[in-house]
Amino acid sequence: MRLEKHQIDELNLRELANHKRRFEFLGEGISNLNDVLQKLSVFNIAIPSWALGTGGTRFGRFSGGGEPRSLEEKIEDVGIIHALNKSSNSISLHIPWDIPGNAPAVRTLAAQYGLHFDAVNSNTFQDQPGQKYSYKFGSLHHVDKEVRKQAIAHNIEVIKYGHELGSKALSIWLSDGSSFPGQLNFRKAFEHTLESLREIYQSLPADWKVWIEYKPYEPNFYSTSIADWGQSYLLASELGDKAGTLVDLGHHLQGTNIEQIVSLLLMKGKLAGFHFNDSKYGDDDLTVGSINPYQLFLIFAELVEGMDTRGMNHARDLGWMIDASHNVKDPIEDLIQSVEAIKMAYAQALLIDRKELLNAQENNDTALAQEILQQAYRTDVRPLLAESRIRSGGALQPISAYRNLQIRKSLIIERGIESVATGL
Ligand code: RM4
Ligand code: MN
Ligand code: MN
Repeated sequence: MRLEKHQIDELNLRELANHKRRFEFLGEGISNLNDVLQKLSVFNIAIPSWALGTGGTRFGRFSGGGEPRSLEEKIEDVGIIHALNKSSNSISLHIPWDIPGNAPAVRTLAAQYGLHFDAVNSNTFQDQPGQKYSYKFGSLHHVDKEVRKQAIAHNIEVIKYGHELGSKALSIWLSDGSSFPGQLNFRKAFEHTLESLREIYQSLPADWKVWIEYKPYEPNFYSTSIADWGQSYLLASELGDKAGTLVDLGHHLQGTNIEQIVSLLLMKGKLAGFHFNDSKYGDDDLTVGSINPYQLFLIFAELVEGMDTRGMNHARDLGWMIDASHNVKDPIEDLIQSVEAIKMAYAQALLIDRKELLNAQENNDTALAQEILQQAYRTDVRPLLAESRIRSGGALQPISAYRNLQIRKSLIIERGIESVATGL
């Protein structure tokens, strides 16, 4: 199904007067208003193809109905999200969950919805039917060269798919690790991982990047072969300029200061991008901003400062992507909420009075520094996001538009109540 612009415009009209009032009131107090609106209008966050169906846990999975049954239907869903929020103009594929059978046709279909392809993700954490060697004991770090070769070949194949689709980055997350002390020689595991990554790196097209994700535990519970940002950074540094570290917000032990990690990676030019989600305990993959929106804001505060210092383009120079899973919510609504939360944090970070903050820092005025940050954080920036959306042709209120237009109902009629999407 495809949303027509007039459907959205009609809904917007009902709320327009209210919105204008709120926007004008807020706008009066913002000195860099036009700059903020411009930056918001070009800031997009990629949608992962694996998050368009209902996720689950190892205890069960409860489908919500109307899930996309194919890559084409996933593209359709991202098209719906983008039509509503005008902030999700790309899709990130996980191979082999979503193999583009006919790449040119898939690319054309996506373009019809105003979408392109973001990073492609490889998967050597599951065995696929007919696969020669098992990844039970890892992939790129494996003790057996044959297994490593198979995993390398898979990554090279993923690059090939991505190349056909116009992607520009390969994103690698390994579940490689060990579950018990003594199981693994850490040094050899690291060396094998690096050696395997080198081969993959050599297959990257000239204008491609490779993003190396880290995660402290799960599915292995004693060690992970790329466990934290230091290990990812070490690999990325050994590999070269095309390699960087990918930060998945759920991949940190509790209490980790993620904003500090982000700041230092940016300083070294090694921050590749993000997998956004939120978490209470571990890799919970919850809706972005649902648990700790302040942390998200603090991350964006560092991002904006660091990117401006390096003269980077906010919208283009890092990978912005959601990596979430939805157990009890409609995935489309959840993704809309996530994108909204990211853009709110971004907008708030753009409101920070940088000069004043720098002054406060230089004078060790701790209380004032906190006031300046929280002044921005406590600003209700939703009217800014809404304004930027309507200027781009999106919905003033994407979730209520989605509900008003009864989109899930149409998708269930089209795809059935028991359709199941590939993915998590
Ligand atoms: C992992 C990691 C990866 C994602 C898989 C599905 O925990 O976050 O990025 O591809 O989950
Ligand atoms: Mn991730
Ligand atoms: Mn994860």
